Amino acid sequence: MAGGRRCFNKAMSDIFTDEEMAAGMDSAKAANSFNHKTFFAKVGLNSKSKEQLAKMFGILDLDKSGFIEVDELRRFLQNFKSGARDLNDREIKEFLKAGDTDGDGKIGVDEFRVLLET
Ligand SMILES: [Ca+2]
Repeated sequence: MAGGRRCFNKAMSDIFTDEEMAAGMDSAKAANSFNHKTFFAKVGLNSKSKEQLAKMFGILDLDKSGFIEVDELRRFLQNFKSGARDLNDREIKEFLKAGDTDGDGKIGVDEFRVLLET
């Protein structure tokens, strides 16, 4: 792991081009503007391989618990751009509503895969 400070960004930039990440960030700039479908479309997620999507999950799962929890959803945008804003409670709630199909309050790897495909 080279230079801890930017390692999360570095990892996302292994998956997405600068243009893709910029387009995603652009779509979610204003408060309450984050929509996971729009964001995933902007970053070109449908052109990525299963391995890349699994890698993305691993990056979003900051504490490596195997789940993306509320705190990790809050910091979602910061994985794509350091210093990006937090998602707010309303955006997190919508994100969870879409992704957390078993209702345990977090998004597991299988739920994440379904979320990306729908
Ligand atoms: Ca986690």
